[in-house]
Amino acid sequence: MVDVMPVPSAPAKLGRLVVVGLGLIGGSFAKGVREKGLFDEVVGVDLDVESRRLAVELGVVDRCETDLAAACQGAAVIQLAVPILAMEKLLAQLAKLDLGEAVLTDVGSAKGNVVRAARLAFAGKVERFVPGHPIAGSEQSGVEASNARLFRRHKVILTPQESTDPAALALVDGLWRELGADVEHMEVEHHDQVLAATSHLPHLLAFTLVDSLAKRSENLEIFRYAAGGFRDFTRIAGSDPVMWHDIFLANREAVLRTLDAFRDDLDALRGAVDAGDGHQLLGVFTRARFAREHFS
Ligand code: TYR
Repeated sequence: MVDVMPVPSAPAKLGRLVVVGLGLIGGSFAKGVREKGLFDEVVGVDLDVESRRLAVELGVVDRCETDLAAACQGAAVIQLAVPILAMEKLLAQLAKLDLGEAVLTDVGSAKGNVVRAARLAFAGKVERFVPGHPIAGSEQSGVEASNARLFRRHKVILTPQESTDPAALALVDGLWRELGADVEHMEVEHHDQVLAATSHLPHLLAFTLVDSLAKRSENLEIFRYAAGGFRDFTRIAGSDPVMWHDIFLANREAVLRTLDAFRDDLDALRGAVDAGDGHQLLGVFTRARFAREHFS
């Protein structure tokens, strides 16, 4: 008998990944996972015919399906990457299908409303739903901006529930790590409050500032001088309006809490400018600079 060296077998692929919503995030996830060869096939679903065409043309997915049920039948993982308010309807549609052993996950920027919608749609049976949020993106949107490396060295926050199946959680966690993300787990409420402060409020400020100055500026003259701080605000204000409209409606309470606190501080700063209180201004600016030095 000759000893035969065992042939190392390629790791088993995971079956089919379905990505619903071929925007920047859904597209980048699909592309990244596809390039890693983790699934037998990556299938895209999107209402927009042009996004479906581009997704195939750009190699973001293997193919697209127009029928959600056909795409999800027998899928291993279903990634939901539609704007947050469209999630409710989508979850209700999915709950009517036989999803078998499929693991469901999402990328919504706020988690409370998605988790509530999932519980409602699936009558509380959400063991195989793993809510998630990649803290990545840009002011660009659409499948044409998809980038397989978008999540590298970016945080992805998963907000599992007590009932979440540990195997489903481990699977989703592993997929993001494969894309180079730094995965953390967090309570839903904590996630929504932290993100209201670090992402939602800054976007609100950018949108308001740019709109407020633009509508008062003759012939949009201000944009000709947007070389300084204003340029950074205009980049953020260039983000997808529908996506952000959804985020603010979905995360209302947390946004209002952080906005009210900020408004108090802004009023105080206004008071200092009005009173010519340079001491207070210096105090705020110095603390802010110090805080940033610790961060960067
Ligand atoms: N805020 C990021 C940027 O300025 C992109 C981003 C958007 C990240 C929404 C997370 C998120 O939920 O480019």
